[in-house]
Amino acid sequence: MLTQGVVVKVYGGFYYIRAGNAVWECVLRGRFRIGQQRVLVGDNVEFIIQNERSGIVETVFPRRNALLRPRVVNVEQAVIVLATRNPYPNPLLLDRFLIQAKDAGIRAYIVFNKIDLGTGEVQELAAMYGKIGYSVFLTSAKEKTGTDKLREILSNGITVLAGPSGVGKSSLLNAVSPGLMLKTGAISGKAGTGRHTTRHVELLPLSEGGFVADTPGFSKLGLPEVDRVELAGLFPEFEPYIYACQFTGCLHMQEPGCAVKEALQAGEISSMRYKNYLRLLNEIAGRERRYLK
Ligand SMILES: Nc1nc2c(ncn2[C@@H]2O[C@H](COP(=O)(O)OP(=O)(O)OP(=O)(O)O)[C@@H](O)[C@H]2O)c(=O)[nH]1
Ligand SMILES: [Zn+2]
Repeated sequence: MLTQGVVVKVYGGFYYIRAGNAVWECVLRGRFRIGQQRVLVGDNVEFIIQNERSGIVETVFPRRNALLRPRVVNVEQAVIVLATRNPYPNPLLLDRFLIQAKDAGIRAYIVFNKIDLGTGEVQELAAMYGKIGYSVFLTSAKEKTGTDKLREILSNGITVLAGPSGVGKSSLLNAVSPGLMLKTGAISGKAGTGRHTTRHVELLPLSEGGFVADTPGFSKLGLPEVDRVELAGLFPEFEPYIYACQFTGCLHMQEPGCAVKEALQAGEISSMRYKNYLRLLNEIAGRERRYLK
């Protein structure tokens, strides 16, 4: 009999497949090993149950998307977590995560956690990101405020959770799904025993349904493989202007007749986001120069 399931871990030549409340250690039917198709975490598959522990993968269903870092497919959404303080939010890092999600075609949500420590500076950031179309949530994992909404979002499909160390990602997951019992605490206290000592991605099932990819998330220094001209398209609030620029291939720096710069001067585009755009543009330019050498 064929059973449908989701690949939650790939390790040591085995594919761990969850169906309902159980996980089977599976191998692939021979033909998968010959062809190009690799089976990845997040794949929806059909498998034959051999006994209560093991099975054989028979079918891999088509994927809707694929992330490279972390290596997860069929991602429903990315949730990017920052803290109001301890550590203070880093908007450049946030923008890096947001453009990686946008490039992969994955919807991104922004969470500012630790609002019990105050919301001062974060209010303005939250309003700005809200205005350009992102859904922003203010939470306190400690006081369990705002976590119901998060639970609702996470219950839907596979979520990649990203964000710097110490912002409260594990604490939020524990608040959303207490059964997970993830380790939290001071960064040093977790060293060596933390969740992220391994490079293997694993999907954690949440009590209300849905999976979270337990991984360091998008690379903190990562940039999508786009060229300089494409970068502006990953900033959704730039999008309405980029086609109005005088020059095709405008990089929105010093070119005459640049509609993006005009929108910036008119206050339609946040100067912080524009500054981050220039920083990332510079990085991409550096990468392109390296390729040419
Ligand atoms: N005041 C306050 N502290 C929090 C909150 N959420 C988490 N913390 C604390 O922040 C610290 C880091 O929390 P973690 O959940 O381990 O953070 P993390 O993002 O999973 O960290 P990494 O595993 O290193 O990526 C811990 O000491 C938590 O108790 C919150 O809402 N309010
Ligand atoms: Zn321009």
